[in-house]
Amino acid sequence: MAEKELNVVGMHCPSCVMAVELSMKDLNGVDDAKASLDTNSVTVEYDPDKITDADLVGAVKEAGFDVE
Ligand code: 9UX
Repeated sequence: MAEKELNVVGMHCPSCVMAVELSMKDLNGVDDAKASLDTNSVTVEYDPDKITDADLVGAVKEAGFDVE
């Protein structure tokens, strides 16, 4: 299992945090996701054999946020 922190642009309230976390958790290969308004980031635990970094970034963008 690998862990990665993505910087997320556009989270402004707890619902945003939930939306980002759920967008990650819905993915096959993601074990856990924790987003934070304090750090504007989401930390993802995932299986690199099942999912790529690009997939993670794509899911955040699909949820309506940007990743830098
Ligand atoms: Mo909160 Mo986020 O009212 O896009 S859901 S700002």
